[in-house]
Amino acid sequence: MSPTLAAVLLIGIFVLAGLLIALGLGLSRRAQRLEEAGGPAAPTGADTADAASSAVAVPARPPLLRDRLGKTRATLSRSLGALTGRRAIDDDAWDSVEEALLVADVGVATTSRLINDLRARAAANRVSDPEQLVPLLREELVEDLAGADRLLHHAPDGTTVWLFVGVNGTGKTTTIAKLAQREIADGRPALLAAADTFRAAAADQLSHWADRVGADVVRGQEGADPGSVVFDAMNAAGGRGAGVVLVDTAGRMHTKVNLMEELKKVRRIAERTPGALQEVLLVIDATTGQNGLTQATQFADAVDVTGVVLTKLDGTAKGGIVLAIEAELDIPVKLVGVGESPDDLVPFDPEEFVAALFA
Ligand SMILES: Nc1nc2c(ncn2[C@@H]2O[C@H](COP(=O)(O)OP(=O)(O)OP(=O)(O)O)[C@@H](O)[C@H]2O)c(=O)[nH]1
Ligand SMILES: [Mg+2]
Repeated sequence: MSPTLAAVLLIGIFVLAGLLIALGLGLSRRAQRLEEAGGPAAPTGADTADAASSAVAVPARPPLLRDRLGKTRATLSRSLGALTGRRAIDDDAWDSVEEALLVADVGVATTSRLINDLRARAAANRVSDPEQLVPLLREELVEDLAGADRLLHHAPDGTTVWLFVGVNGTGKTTTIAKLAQREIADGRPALLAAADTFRAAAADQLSHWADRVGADVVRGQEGADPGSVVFDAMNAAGGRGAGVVLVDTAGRMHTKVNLMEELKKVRRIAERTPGALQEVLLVIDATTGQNGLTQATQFADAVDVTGVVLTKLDGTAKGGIVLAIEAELDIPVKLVGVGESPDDLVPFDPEEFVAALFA
């Protein structure tokens, strides 16, 4: 064999080997990405509920907050990034921390309290490097959120009722479907009460979800008294062996006095069975930011809210609202919604939440 031919062959072998290695690396990265994303993407969107198939959805692995809080994390890290390379903890450094919290919608009052606490913490730890403020802020936020009762409670015996309230479009119906799926997976039958009798389409939407997640549903006529639907659902619950009745109510502006009165009545009917009403969950859309605080105050006054479900955290940079809600209203955030599919509901865990903000 001529030396030229041998050289060409050798180069050919190297090129082929290089191609095979590159192909192998590409495939293993793709596999890793799929694994991190929890497998091939599930269908999403409210439309998927309408197109509900007869097959009951099987709960997948719950999503990781870290994967869904990208927008709030990016906002925080943009402002906190200004601390890098600074020589001292001066006014500009404190301004960067303050800006990070305000842009993430922590709110003015809670931000200024957190900054004061962080100043004290930095002094106590004799911190002089501005970058060290970031781990201290993480500690501060986790401590600020610690200690709340974030459980969803069940009646010790008999039927449990959870009532869902909130302004229009915040995600009440979707959250009910997500929770029903979770309860069923935990071995507790779920009965959905379509007490949103304002629009016929609302009961249809709930029925589609019920089919999809394998729950029962009780509905009334369009325009019927929502309280009567709750009454019927609670009566039916015993007979059908339902463990948890999840009551869907019509979205309403917190400023509409007559609608808030109607909600009080629904609550009173649920309370007729002593011990049944265990949770009144206010569903707040995180993308509305500080406006959520005003809503929460009004709903809390009307129906004595036991917890908040903060939805749409996946699509907003305003995740800091969690801190404002807890600090200013003293209502625990119990769950967060991070997408439109039945698996996209995560119990709120302060450590995981704060870690996701700084990951
Ligand atoms: N991205 C995202 N979308 C959500 C989430 N929760 C609900 N949605 C979407 O928000 C929209 C409204 O959800 P619904 O569950 O119908 O809201 P609702 O509060 O019942 O609305 P009304 O009954 O009209 O008051 C739908 O398109 C949902 O798919 C969430 O956590 N993340
Ligand atoms: Mg609804």
